[in-house]
Amino acid sequence: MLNIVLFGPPGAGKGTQAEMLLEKYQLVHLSTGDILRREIATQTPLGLEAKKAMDKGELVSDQVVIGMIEAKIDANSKARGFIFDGFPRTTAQAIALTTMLQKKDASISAMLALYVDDEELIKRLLLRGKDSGRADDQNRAVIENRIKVYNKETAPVIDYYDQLNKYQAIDGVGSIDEIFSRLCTAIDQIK
Ligand code: B4P
Repeated sequence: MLNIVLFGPPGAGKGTQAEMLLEKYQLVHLSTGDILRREIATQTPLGLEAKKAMDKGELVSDQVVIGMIEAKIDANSKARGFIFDGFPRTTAQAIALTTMLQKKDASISAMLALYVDDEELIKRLLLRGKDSGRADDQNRAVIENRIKVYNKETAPVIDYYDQLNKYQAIDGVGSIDEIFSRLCTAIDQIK
């Protein structure tokens, strides 16, 4: 199995690149952000709870997102592999993911971390906010809080994968095609 964690701050290009990678490598795309937004759109109890955190730029609870991902992995038992986009976002989520994959005799092949400076992140997200309708992309203070939460709660996940020798830094500034090519080069080396 080829299991990739696509990592980076909000607006780094995870969702954008995941869409292209899943086609090239025939992987199943698991985006916790997309799953949560679907829950919000259909107004499930989980979605209504998650919306409160997401609108403020905070993380949804580990328990909720870990349960969601486990259900999706189980539902795709024949997958050739997964692209985890926006998950894990805390070290507790990373440890839970290792356990889930171990049950399937699998593991993370690589954690590819996209690096983009804060001003570029804010610019991209405000631009998307103009037509995406996403509440968390429309307010500079909320975007800045998402970056702060990333630095405090999510960035330590890098150490977890670094200790497992799975971490690789990727320059996330440039054209979408240039970044895609950098990611493919990294993946082709680990296959
Ligand atoms: P996500 O949906 O994961 O959203 P994101 O971090 O904003 O990144 P996304 O993948 O959507 O954007 P991308 O970089 O592709 O999370 C949203 C919220 O959900 C979180 O704040 C949190 O509340 C909650 N959540 C999700 N997962 C969670 C978890 N595991 N635990 C707890 N809470 C969780 O793209 C951004 C924009 O940049 C796009 O408009 C794109 O077109 C543009 N762009 C991309 N590449 C570019 C490039 N090279 N140049 C210029 N623009 C580019």
